[in-house]
Amino acid sequence: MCACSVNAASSPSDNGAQPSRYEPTALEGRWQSHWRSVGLDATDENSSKPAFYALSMFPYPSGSLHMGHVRNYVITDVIARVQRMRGHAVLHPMGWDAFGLPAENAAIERNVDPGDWTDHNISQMRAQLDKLGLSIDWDREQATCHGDYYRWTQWLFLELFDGGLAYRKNATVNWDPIDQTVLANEQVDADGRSWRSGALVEQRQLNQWFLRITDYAQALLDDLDKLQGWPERVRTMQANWIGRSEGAEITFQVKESTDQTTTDQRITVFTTRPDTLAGASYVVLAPEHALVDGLTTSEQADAVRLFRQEVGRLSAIERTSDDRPKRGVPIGTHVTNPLNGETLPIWIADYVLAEYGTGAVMGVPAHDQRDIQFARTNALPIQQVIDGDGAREAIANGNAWTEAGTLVNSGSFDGTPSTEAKASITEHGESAGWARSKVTYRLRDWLISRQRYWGCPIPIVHCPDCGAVAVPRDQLPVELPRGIDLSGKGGSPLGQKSDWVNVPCPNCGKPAKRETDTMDTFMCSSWYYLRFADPHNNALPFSKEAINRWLPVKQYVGGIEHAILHLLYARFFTKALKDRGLIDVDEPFEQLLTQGMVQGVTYRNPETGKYVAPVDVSDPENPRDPSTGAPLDVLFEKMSKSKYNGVDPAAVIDRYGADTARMFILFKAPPEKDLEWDDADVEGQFRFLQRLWRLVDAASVKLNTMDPIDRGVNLSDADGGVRRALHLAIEAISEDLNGEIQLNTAISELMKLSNAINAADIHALHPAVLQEALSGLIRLLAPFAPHLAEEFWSRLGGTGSVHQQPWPELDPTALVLDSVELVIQVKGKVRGKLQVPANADKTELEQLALASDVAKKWLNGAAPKRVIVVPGKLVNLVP
Ligand code: ANZ
Ligand code: ZN
Repeated sequence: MCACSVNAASSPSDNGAQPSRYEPTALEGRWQSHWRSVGLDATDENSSKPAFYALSMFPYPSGSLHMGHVRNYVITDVIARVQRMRGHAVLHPMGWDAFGLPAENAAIERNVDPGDWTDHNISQMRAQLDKLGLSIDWDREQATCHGDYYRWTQWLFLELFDGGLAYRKNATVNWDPIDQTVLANEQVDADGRSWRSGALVEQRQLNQWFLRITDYAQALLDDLDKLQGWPERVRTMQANWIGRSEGAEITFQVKESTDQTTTDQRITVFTTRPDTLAGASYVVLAPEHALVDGLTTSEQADAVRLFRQEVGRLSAIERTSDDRPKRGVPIGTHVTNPLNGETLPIWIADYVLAEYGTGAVMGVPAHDQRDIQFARTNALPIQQVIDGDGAREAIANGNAWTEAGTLVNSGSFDGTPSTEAKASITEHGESAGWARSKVTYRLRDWLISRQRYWGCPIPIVHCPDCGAVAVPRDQLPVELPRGIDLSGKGGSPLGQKSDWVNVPCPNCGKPAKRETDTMDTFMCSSWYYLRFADPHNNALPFSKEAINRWLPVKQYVGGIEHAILHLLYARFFTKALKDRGLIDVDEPFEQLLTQGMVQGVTYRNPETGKYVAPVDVSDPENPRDPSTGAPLDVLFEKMSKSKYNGVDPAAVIDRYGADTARMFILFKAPPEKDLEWDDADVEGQFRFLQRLWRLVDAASVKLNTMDPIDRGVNLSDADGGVRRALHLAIEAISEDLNGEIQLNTAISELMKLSNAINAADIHALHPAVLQEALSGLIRLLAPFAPHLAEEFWSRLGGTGSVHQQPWPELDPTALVLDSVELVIQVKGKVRGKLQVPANADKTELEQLALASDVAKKWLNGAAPKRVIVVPGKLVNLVP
C-alpha cells in the first residue's frame, strides 16, 4: 500500500466534538489503528527520495518487552521519523533473533515445542511494541527460526563454504561433561564451571565448524578508520580484539635427539621483542603443542603427563590471568639460542596458549613480567639485555624492565637502541635463516558449531567417500525436524533422528549422514540487516539492487554489549559477501549509537549483599531492612527482577500513554548515557503534554488555511518574540538531530517553545504568526510524541498526516532581535527589500546586501564598482 494516499479527512478523531481532556490511551489506540489501516509506515520503495535506513538491533523474543528495549526502539523511531520529514525514503524494519538456548531450556522445563514457544513470544512482544507507536514497516518482519529465513542463512553458509571460508577442524573447546555439549566461552563462568550444570568445564579436542574471520583481520582493522560515525570506544574495543602484533618468528634448533625423535628438530617462537633475544633463558611450549610428545625425555614423561591434565582443567582466561602464579615443568631437552649459541632448557607452562602465535615463546625474564615471575619461581637465570634509567634496580627487585633502551650483553648489537635492534636482529636472523618478520593477530577463527537443537542446521552431508558435501541449494532449507527429545544426553539432539540423519550423499549417492551440529545464533544475526532490504525475495537472500538502494544502514542503534561480537561478525559477513560478489558495500553500519542502560533504584543491605523489594521499604528517605533493621544502600542499577527494580513498560503506557513514556525516556538522559528511572519525571513529562493539550485546545486557528507571513505587515513585539522562539527551536532541534544525536536537549527546546507561546496572549497574536508557531511546534513534536502530534494536527485541520509533513524550515530573519527593512537598489533603482538587524553597521549592511538574492540576480556574480550605504534605510549597488 502506498503511504501517500493517507487522507486526514477520514481520520478517526474528526468527529466535531472537542473533548478538553487529554486521554492518551484511547487517543493512541485510535491513531495506531488508523496508521495501520492506511499503511502509513510502509517503506517508500519507488520514489526518487534519498534512502535512509534506520535500524535497531533486533531482540531475542523472550516474551516480554523490557525498558532497555523500549529505549532502544524509541531512539531509532525518532530518528526514522525525523528523516522521513526531512525528505528521505526511510527503511525502518523489525525482526526476531529467534534461535538460541533460552527457547530450548524453556522447552525442556515446560515440555513445550521450542518453535511454538518462540512464536507465542513473538506475537506477545509484537503486540507490546505496537503500543509504543513505532513507525515500523511490519511487512518486512523476519524471524531467524522460520524456514523462509534460515533457508538463506544456510545458503550463505554454503557461499562461505564454497569460498573456503567455512571449514571443519579439530580444536580445543569448552566441554561440559554433564550436559555433554560444547559451550561458548560466554557460558563458562569465572571459576571454570558451566552456567547450566555447574560442572567443571573440560578442554576437549573436537571436530568443529569454523569461519575464517582471521582472513579479514587486517581489513576489519583498517576499515575501522571508515567508521567515523561509530563511538570511539567501540572502535578501540574492536581494534584490541583483533589485536595486531608486529614482531618476528625466531627458530631455535633442538640440541638432543630423544627416544621418539632422531631427526633434526626446531622450535619456532613468535615474539614482539626480537631485540631481547640475547636475554632468553628458556623456551616454553604450550602444553598442547604438537612437539611436546617428541621432545619429552623419559625421565620427565610422568611430570609432563600430570601437568597437562591439570592444565586441561583451566580456561584460557585463567591460564593467562595476571594474578595466578605461572606454573610449568621442564621436558628434559634443550635448544640453542641462534644469536649467541647459549643452551636453553625447554619447558611447558600454563601461560603459553596453543592458539596464539606459534604456541611457543622464548622466555626473557629481565624484560617481560610474566617471564620474570616464572623465572623466579623456577630458579631460571635472569639476564638483562636492555639498559635504561633504573633498569638494573627494577630487575633486581623482581620487576621486568619493559621500556625501550640500549642493548647490553648482546654481542655485536651492544649499544644499539632497542627500537632499532628489533629490525636489525630480525634482518640478521633472516639472512642467517633463523628469523622472519611476522604480523600476528589475537583474533581467532569463529567457532560456529553448537551441539544444540534450537539453531539453524548446518547444510552439510558427511560422506565416507566424498567428505563434507554441501546440500544442493535447491534442497534448502535443511529443515529442523520437530518432535525431538531434548532431555536426552549424548551429543547433538539432532543425532537421535536417524531418519533425518541418514541420507544419500548428494555427490555419489552412497549412504551418508547429515551434520548434526547447529549454527551459533550469531550467524543468523550477521546478515539480517541485508534481508530487510529485500524481505520477500524467493530466489536469493537479497538482490544487489535492493542492497545498493538501502545499505549501508545509516543509523544503527543498540547495546554496547555487542561492541565486539555481533558488530564484528556482521562486518566480517559484509566483507566476505562483497568478495563473493553478492553485494557492493564493504561496511554494514555507517553510524552507530550505543544507548545507555535503563537503571532503577535498588535497596541493598551492604552486609548481606541482599536486595530488598521497594514495597518493603517503609521510609524511602532513610531505608532499613525490614527483617534486620539494618540501614540499606540506595543505588541505581540496571533493571532486573532479582534486584526488584524493574519497571514494566506496559504499566507505564497504561497509566500515562506511550507518548509520555517516549518523552520521559528521551528527555531523562542523553541517548548514550545511563538513564535513572524516576516516576516524578515521568509525571513531569505527562504534565508537559497536558499543557500542550490546553494550548492547542485554546487556539482557534486552522492550519489548512496557513496564511503566509507578509513581510509588509508590521508585527507586534509579541509576534516577533513568538516567531523568534519558534525559529530558535527549529534551529536548535535540527542541530540536535545532526551528527551527535541529542534527543534530550531537543525536548528541552520544545518545552522552551511551548513556554514562549504560552507566555504570549495567543488571541492577540497575528493569526499568521500563531498558525506558523503551532504548525511548527506540532511538526517538531511529531517524532517524539507521534500520537499527540497527529491528534493536534488533525484537530487544527492540517492536511494529511503530520508524519508526512516536511520538517519545519528555519527563517533566519526571524531570529533577529529587532529588525528593520532595508531597501536594495541597483544603480538607484529599487530591486528588492531585506529584513536586517536594526543595529547593523555600514559594513554589515553592505555584506548583507551583497549576499542577497537581488545582488545575485542583478550583478551576475561580479563585484559592484561602488556601494552606497544609508544606514537603516538603503544600500545602492552600482555595477
Ligand atoms: C619474548 C619477549 C620478550 C616477549 C619481552 C615480550 C617481551 P602480544 O603483544 O600480545 O602479541 N607470546 C607469544 N606467543 C604466545 C603464546 N602463544 N602464549 C602466551 N604468550 C605468547 O604479545 C606477544 C608476546 O607474548 C611475545 O613476545 C611473547 O613474549 C608472548 F621482553 O617474546 B614475547
Ligand atoms: Zn559421496
